[in-house]
Amino acid sequence: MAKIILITGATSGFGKTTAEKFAANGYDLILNGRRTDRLNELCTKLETKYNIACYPLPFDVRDEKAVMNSISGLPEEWKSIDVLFNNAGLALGRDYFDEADLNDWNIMVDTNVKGFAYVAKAVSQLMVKRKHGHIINMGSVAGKLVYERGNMYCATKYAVDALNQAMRIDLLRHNIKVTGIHPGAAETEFSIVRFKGDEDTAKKIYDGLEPLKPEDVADVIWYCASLPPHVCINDLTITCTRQADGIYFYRGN
Ligand code: NDP
Ligand code: 8X3
Repeated sequence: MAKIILITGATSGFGKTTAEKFAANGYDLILNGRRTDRLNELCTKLETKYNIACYPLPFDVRDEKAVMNSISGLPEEWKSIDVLFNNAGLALGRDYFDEADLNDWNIMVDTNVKGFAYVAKAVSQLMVKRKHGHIINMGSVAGKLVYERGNMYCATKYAVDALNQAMRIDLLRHNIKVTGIHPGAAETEFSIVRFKGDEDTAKKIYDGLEPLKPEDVADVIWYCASLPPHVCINDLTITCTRQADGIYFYRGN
């Protein structure tokens, strides 16, 4: 039987390229996001191209009941999830602490912390039953070092880092691997979302850099997931060559 990966945030960016990477390696896919049309299109494309099975599972990770019911209600044959890529998330705004929009803060906390934890909890319950599984959590360099005007986004990624450690400790007795991936700047839809559709400002983030591509991150995730059963990468930070951490970049010639 083929292995199964569940990916949240598969309609774009890291989630989408990781879906393709795992499909190319023979995995069956359960793909989540809110944009159902994109999920259905991607499923059809990957099923045809790689001769795998794909199950679209649209829900909003902020909706506790939808998360729990969607995952516990999966057909039996789809419940044997080998890998969870817990990736859905976003930044909203790049404002000073005193000027930031409270609604942006609420959405980031609800998505990146609470929604993230709901998904991991629901999937871990299935993995515990089989004493097998690998949870790969999407953190960020923003969860390793706070940068100016990063305030609540950084706080949510610090929380991801803490929950990643917590899962590893608490799931140890169930033989479940837990890996935190912490990328730096990568060109996805992330900055367009952060700057609320302002594409010019979004592009400036990458000035003078060759940023990570979502395919680079998918390769790293595949590497982590394809190691032998007794080997677990706990924590991995990945940046483009011109970025040292969440603050230091080299944008010269
Ligand atoms: P994208 O904007 O390209 O993708 C984000 C994905 O998350 C989309 O598929 C989106 O799907 C999904 N998503 C957002 N909110 C929800 C929700 N409430 N419920 C379900 N799905 C949701 O950005 P990235 O691929 O870059 O981002 C993926 C993750 O990587 C995020 O956690 C981000 O914080 C993190 N990250 C990004 C970096 C970067 O520079 N790009 C660097 C470090 C970390 P839909 O809108 O269809 O729901
Ligand atoms: C995304 C990377 O540096 O924009 O998490 O926070 S950064």
